[in-house]
Amino acid sequence: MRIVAGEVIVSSPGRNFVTLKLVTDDGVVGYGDGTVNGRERAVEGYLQHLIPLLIGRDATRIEDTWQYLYRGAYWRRGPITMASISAVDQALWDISGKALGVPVHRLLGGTSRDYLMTYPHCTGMTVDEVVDEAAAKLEEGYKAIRVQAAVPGLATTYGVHAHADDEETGAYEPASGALPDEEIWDTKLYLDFVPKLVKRVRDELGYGFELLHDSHHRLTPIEAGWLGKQLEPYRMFWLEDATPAEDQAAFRLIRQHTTTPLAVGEVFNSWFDYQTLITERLIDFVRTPVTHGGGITHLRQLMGVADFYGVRSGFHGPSDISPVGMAANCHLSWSIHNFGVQEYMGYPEQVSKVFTRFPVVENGVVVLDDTPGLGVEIDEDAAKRFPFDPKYLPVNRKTDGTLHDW
Ligand code: EZ4
Ligand code: CO
Repeated sequence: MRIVAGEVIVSSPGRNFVTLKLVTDDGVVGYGDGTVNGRERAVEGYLQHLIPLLIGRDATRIEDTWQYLYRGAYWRRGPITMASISAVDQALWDISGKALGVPVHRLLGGTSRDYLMTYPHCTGMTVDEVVDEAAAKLEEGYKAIRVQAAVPGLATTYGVHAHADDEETGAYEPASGALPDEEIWDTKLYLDFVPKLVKRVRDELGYGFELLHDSHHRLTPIEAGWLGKQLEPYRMFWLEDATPAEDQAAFRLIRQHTTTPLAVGEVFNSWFDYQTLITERLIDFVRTPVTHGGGITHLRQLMGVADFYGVRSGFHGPSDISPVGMAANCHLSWSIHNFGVQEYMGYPEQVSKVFTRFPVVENGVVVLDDTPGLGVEIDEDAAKRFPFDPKYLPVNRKTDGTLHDW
C-alpha cells in the first residue's frame, strides 16, 4: 500500500487547524493534526517539504517513516518539526487502522481500561462563578476538574475570558489579524489568591473528585515550591506548568519543597525535553499531546519509559488541538498502562461542521469508539468554507512593563 498523494488543509471552523491528508493507491485516506496555535503557516510549510518524501513510500511502514523523517532531516526536535512529523505519523496510523478495519488503539495493544477520565476547564470572573461551574461539571459526571479564576486586581487572567465567543470552552480567542493582546501580570496577587480559590472549591464541593490548576509558566522555582506547599492540604491531582518549562533543573528545587504533584510539557515535543524530569523523578504527569510530541510513535515510546518511573499521562487537550489530534491522544490513552487523565476542553460548535465525527465525552469520560483508524471524519468541502484566520496568542508583561511568560 503506497502513498500516492498528500495535501495540507488549513481551515478555521472557529479555531485554526492544520490537517495533513494522505491518500494511498488503495484509496485509503488518513488524517493527521499538526496545529501549532499562532504558527500554523510554519507547519504548513514544513509539511510541504515532507510530502514529496512520502509519495511512493509504503504506508504501513510507520516506524521506518518516522525515523526517516526525524533522522533524515538532520535538524532535530522543535515544535514545528515535531508537529509536522506527528501529522504524518497520525495519518499513517489512521491509514493502517482503516486498511485493517480496526481502531488505532487495537493496533497499539488494545484498551487498558474501561473509560478515560477527562477534565474540563471550570473558569469564572469570581470564585463564586468557578464554584458554580465546578458544581455543574461534577453534576454532569466529571471526576476531575481544572479551576482557574480571574485574579482580583488584574484586568485579564490566562484561561479566563469574558468574551461571549469564549463562553463555551473558556478558550482564548484573540481578534482576527490583530497584533497579540498585551496582558498585565502580578505574581503577588496571583500567589495570594490561588490558595483561597482552591480552598473554597474543596470547602464547598468536597474531596470526591480530582482537582487541577494551571500556573501557565509564570512562577520562579521557589514561588512554585511555596504555592505547591500551600495547596498540599487540598490534595491536588496536579499543579501544571509551575515554572517556564524548558528549565528542567528548576524542578529539582520545586520538588524539594512540595508534595503537590507536578505536570509539565504542553510546550515540549521530545523525550529529550523530559530526560532529566523523568529519570530524576521530578514530575508526575506528561502534558505533551500526540500533535506536538512527534506523533503516536514517539509519544508512545516516551510514555513507555515514563512508566518505569511511575510518571503518568495527562495529554494536552485544548481546543487548539484539532479533533484529529484529540482522537490520537485518546487512542494512545486507551492503550498505555500509565494513563492519568485526558484534558478535554471542548470545541466551538462550528468545529463539528468540518470534523463531522470525533471522540465525544459523556458523563465526564471519553466514549470508546471502535471506528477503524483514528475514527475522525472530515468534510473537506466544509473546510474550504472556513479559510485560515491569522491570530496570535497574547504576550504578558509585569506591572512595570517587563515582558513575562504568558
Ligand atoms: O494556553 O493551548 O492547559 N492548557 C493551556 C492552554 C494553552 C493553549 C495555547 O495554545 O494552558 O489553554
Ligand atoms: Co496548560
